[in-house]
Amino acid sequence: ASYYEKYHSLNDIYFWINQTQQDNPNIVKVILIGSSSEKRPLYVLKLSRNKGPEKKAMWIDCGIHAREWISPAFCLWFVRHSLSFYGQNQDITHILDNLDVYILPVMNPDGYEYTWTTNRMWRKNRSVSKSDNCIGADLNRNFDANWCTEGASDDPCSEIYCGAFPESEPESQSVAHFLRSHKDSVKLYFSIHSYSQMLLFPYSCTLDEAENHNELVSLDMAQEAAQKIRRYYRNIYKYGAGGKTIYLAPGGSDDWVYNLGIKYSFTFELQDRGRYGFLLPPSHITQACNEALTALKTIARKVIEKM
Ligand code: 0X9
Ligand code: ZN
Repeated sequence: ASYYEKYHSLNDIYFWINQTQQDNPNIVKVILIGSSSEKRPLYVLKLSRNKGPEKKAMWIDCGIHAREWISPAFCLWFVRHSLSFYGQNQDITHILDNLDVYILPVMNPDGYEYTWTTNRMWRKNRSVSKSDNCIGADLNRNFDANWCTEGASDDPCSEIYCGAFPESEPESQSVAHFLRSHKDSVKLYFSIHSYSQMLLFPYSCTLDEAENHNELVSLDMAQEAAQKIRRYYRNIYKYGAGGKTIYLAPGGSDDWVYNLGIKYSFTFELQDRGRYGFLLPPSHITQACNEALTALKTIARKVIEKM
């Protein structure tokens, strides 16, 4: 199996980030956007095909939840695909000709490291709250979108603990800060999770429909993406607004980004549907990543058309 068909430790991923930049100095920039609560760096890769005026951009983050190992694997997969197939594959060429791409391979490095060393099923970050002996907040409940209402918990021991206040966690704060300062250029947002095979869009923090709901579901976007996965990979993905498709879950990055004005905002839940769950074997990485790549490309193409 190649490097990209395996899971990698956090140190390996840091090494890979550095190596990828050094091997592709004209295309790849590494941006330090902040650090985790245990002071690990949060690096974003910026892929930019040509200089000249700033282009519009797309953002992809992976590894919000520590145990969802297929997610960082997808971010690495996407970067490899972009660097290897630009000029050969039509879809990725079209994307990189029209958009700069920001990729955050591991939003929750402390939690990810912890799943490698201590507890494979850890979800949250590793921040220490003052009052309690429980550790960690759920970074996908810590953004400022109906923060800590139904679907999140104010109990620090809960798996869906929302944190002390919106953006209380350095990881979510760093991402929010970066996106706030790039909100005019970033047109398209993806957050990669597992598992359950779903293509979700706002809202998850309320059952209300997003203002462009019909555009997001339509044949153009989520629906077409799911159909392509079905056609090419014979695998079923559900799609829809998060709140109605899975559950109410406030404080998520996708809803916050949407309210910031980035109207094409998606959360992908990759393979599988529960057989292996978070423990998806490495032999499934190729198909899981190709499915997500197909969906991402389908949606990106539509957004570029509308720009
Ligand atoms: O609950 C979540 O944060 C995500 N599911 S997961 O099993 N990966 O934890 C779904 C996120 C959907 N979007 C929002 N809740 N905003
Ligand atoms: Zn998740």
